[in-house]
Amino acid sequence: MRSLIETRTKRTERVFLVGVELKNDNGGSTRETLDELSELVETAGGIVLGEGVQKMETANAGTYIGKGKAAEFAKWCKENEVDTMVFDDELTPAQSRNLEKLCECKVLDRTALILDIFAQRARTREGKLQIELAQLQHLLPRLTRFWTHLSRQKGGIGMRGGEGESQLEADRRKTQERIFKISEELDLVRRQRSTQRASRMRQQWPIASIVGYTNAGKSTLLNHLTGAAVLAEDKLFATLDPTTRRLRLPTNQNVLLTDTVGFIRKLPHGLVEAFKATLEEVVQADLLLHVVDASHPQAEEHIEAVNTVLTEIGAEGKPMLMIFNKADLVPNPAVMSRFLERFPHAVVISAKTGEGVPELMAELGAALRPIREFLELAVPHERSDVIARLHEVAQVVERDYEGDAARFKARIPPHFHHEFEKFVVKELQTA
Ligand SMILES: Nc1nc2c(ncn2[C@@H]2O[C@H](COP(=O)(O)OP(=O)(O)OP(=O)(O)O)[C@@H](O)[C@H]2O)c(=O)[nH]1
Ligand SMILES: [Mg+2]
Repeated sequence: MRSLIETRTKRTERVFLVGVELKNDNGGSTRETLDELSELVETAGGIVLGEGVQKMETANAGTYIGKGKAAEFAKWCKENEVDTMVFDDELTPAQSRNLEKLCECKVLDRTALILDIFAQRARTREGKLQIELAQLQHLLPRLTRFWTHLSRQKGGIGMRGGEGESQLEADRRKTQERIFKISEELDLVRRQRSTQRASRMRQQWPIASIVGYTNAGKSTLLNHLTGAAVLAEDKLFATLDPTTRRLRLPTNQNVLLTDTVGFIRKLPHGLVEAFKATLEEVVQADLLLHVVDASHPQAEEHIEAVNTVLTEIGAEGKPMLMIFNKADLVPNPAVMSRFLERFPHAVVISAKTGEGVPELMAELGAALRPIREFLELAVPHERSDVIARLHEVAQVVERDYEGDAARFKARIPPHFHHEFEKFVVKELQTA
């Protein structure tokens, strides 16, 4: 099936960034998010020629920035042959349309930009479908004659490549149909995936999910620990699709490590929705390894952003091991001490040099030990409810229905332990 969206062209797109400094903003945050926006543009293959910031009480409902400011920026853009203005926030469909009319160039918001990068990066069928769905949903309300016309002329970052006549209604209908088709196809892919996951869950190893802000060093860490060959790059969102590898700890414990997509501030909600299935790896993990780039000046904000996304996907409150990475880039010991004060159980490592990795392994072993108690249970045959529940929440390693009670050896997450307390015969050795 031909995709409605063509996201990439070869030419380097010339970009102007626009930010708003709201009155109740705490000072420097606009500067920081604009720097990050600029990195995002470069990752998407554009070059940033200039930027403009407007200080305002509240964003303008019609045009986000003031009309006068927009005209001023538009003039600059015309003189400097800018193709695209990128706004550091999510614009409403009306704002996008009005701004495009005013500025006479392509207008993208942060969401469309992030979606575009994800579209470039997606490798698996599921990843590609998820992105296309999120893109179409973002695009549909913003579909204007002007946009369609422009996209056919210019293509480039975040743009669709419409086919045939640019008839707005036809485009809308086609987009709707495509959204429907993708949703159906995704359903199918997901059903296959959950079967795969179920078979892995039956194995008796706990799962630790590596999470963190984009570019924190998650893939580098997975590669270092397990000899995996996940692409690690100094780019935002180098990884999209989850990779899982087994790690054997020095204590002979086995753990499945999963590396997945990085998080970012203002991660588009549609994207989080679209990626919920992929992020199920995170939701189902027994332990989260939260990797932080300790050398980044906004490390604190990154931690917050990651926690926000974790809450959004329903993974808050999971046991979490904080890992402060890139220690080799942090010459000032006071920086690390500050982190360790706030997170006393954190480990400091360099995934690049291997510094701190033995301590990380030890912490990992300690953190995993209580996660799944390995128990032997005897359940009366008539308690089929308990037996069903056990299979639902625990990893049942052995079962024997022969005797006067059904016997199981199972790993049970601690928060379910109390449900089975009466049936525990003995605790088994965890390997
Ligand atoms: N100096 C130094 N660089 C590191 C370290 N760990 C990772 N890096 C570099 O940081 C960059 C990002 O690393 P990745 O492993 O791709 O980061 P990630 O968290 O997987 O990023 P995304 O997949 O984009 O979310 C790469 O250029 C790595 O070489 C470290 O401990 N020290
Ligand atoms: Mg990665």
